[in-house]
Amino acid sequence: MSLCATTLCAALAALAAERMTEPGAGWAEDAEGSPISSLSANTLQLDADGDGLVDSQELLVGTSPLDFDSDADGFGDGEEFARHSDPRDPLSLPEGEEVSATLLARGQGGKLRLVVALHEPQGLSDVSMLRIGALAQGEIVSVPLARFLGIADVRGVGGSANSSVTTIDLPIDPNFVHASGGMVTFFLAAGQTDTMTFNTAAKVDIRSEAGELVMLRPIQSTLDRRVSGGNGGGLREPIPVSTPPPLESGWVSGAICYQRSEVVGINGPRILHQIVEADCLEGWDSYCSGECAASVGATYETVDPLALIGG
Ligand SMILES: [Ca+2]
Ligand SMILES: [Ca+2]
Repeated sequence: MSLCATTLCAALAALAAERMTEPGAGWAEDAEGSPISSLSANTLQLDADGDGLVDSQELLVGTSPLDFDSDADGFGDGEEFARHSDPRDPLSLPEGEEVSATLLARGQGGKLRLVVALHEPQGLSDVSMLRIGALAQGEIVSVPLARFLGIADVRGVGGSANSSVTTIDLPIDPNFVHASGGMVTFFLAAGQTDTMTFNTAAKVDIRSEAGELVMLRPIQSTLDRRVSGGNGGGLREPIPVSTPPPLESGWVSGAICYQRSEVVGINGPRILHQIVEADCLEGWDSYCSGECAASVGATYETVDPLALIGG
């Protein structure tokens, strides 16, 4: 039913065919991905420093909205975010020459907003493709970008060495997470249409807790590792969709829930984790739930994006 040249494509097309509940709603339809060149600038928000990230996205990434290159290492903030290096650490530099992409989530205007950034080494071209999906209630579904273009904020800027950086700010109904058994993993894969290969993948886990959305944010940056003592793990960060946030009582300001989990089950690209350590850490511009420590022992399922692309 579709031409699949990659492990990811075949795996997802099979899953979509198996689990599709609505005609045309699965990965199979979107198997070729969306060409980045089909996305057009559609943003109303300001990017004062021209690094590809609007102010609210810079807040999420932790960079200065008035500094194109916050850590002065020669690579712009948007490019570093897309290429998985730390834009706040001059010793952390982008690596690799392939298409790269990442995503995080934030809340604004009553919506959960996925913030996607893509770096194309050859500049904006027809050969890059991007696919976004979600694991919800045990099913992997496609998030067809083409259907979201009318409401997404898309921005493109130049990167280093004639490369290009595209950011996509995609509004999602928060009830999608609240109604999906309390947890949704959003993930993406990007690659090249000419070879039908995916070479980059990323994911973000969003949980519904007491009416709020919480992002389980992996510790990737060197600054994060300094705070966590180098133990790996992740951070549980509230992402209220309304302003001001109606946080439940018991949330501690200036702290964040640090959690470390272990893999207790693997089923293809689906990974079952169990939280083995959890506590509120101080020193963060966020909030920590009073229920943080009690989350030890809880399990949750996510997607391993590297397993999806066969990496
Ligand atoms: Ca900016
Ligand atoms: Ca930089």
